[in-house]
Amino acid sequence: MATKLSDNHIKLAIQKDGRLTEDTHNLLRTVGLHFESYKQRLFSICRNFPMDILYVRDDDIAEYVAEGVVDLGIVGRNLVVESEKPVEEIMPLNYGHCSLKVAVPADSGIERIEQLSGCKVATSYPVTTTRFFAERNVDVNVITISGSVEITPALGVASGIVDLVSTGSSLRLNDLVAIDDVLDSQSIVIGNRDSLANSHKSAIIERLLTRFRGVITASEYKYVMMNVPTSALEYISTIMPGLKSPTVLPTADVEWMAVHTAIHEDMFWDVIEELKTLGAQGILVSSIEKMFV
Ligand code: PRT
Ligand code: ZN
Repeated sequence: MATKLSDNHIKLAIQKDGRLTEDTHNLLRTVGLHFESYKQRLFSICRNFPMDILYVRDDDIAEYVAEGVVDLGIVGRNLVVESEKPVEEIMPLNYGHCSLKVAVPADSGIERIEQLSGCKVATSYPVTTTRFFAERNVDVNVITISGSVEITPALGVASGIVDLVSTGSSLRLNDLVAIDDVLDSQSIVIGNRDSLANSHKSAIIERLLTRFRGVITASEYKYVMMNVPTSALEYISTIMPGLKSPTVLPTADVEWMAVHTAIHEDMFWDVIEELKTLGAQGILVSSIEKMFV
């Protein structure tokens, strides 16, 4: 009998083959979902969770979610904004980071977007670009290009571009410099509004989101174990901005205590340096796969 999608399952659309695919698969596997995935597949059925996964072009995900073809999608925020589809932005996933930027030839002398007034600007994001310039009262002629936008200034097609940038090497390679930010983006979960209002579906969606939150929160923390001089313990406890009080355990030597805690990445190095000066020794750091707080 042919495998088919189940009516009792929620449906999630993800990018079939592109920049977000590997990280999305990793996330789904890290939250414990078991499913087969082969390049030629159109969909997979999770063996241990009531969800089916559809593999599609990223450009179609917002539309499929808005139309209720699927209940959830994982896609770059840039495409959700550009599509203007009525979907719920549910959760950022902390990968696929990039920004949509205005860039111009490095030797153009253009430093501000106002200097592009009356000029052609090439982009694959015409809706977002048009809105960006209109909101700033800069009158440009937006030219829609489906790919290789960064070569259009050299071809004489446009004076500037609006394109996605992550490392910036593509801009440098084409002698372009960014002069303004249009939009920050990362991979996000989007949801169909009717599905979110449906009690059966929303319960399954919430179970999945709880798992995602556990992985995303964990990615922001490091687990730290160390020995600290007993005399310094009280002060050390106050500088460790863990989630709760650190776990303190006695060691074979009464002069030393073992301390375990989770430290947020934003303050990680500052705290480690201060701990060293306060006499902490044998500091072991490990990443955390999942964390529920
Ligand atoms: O086939 P399908 O339609 O599904 O995929 P696609 O080819 O349209 O999209 P894909 O896989 O290239 O990108 C998917 C999503 O990844 C985008 O919608 C963004 O949300 C996100 N993303 C993150 C990026 C980048 N980083 C990125 N750097 N998308 C594109 N780029 C481009 C950039 O424009 C430049 O041309 O990659 C090139 C290299 O960038 P630099 O700055 O690192 O040099
Ligand atoms: Zn695409």
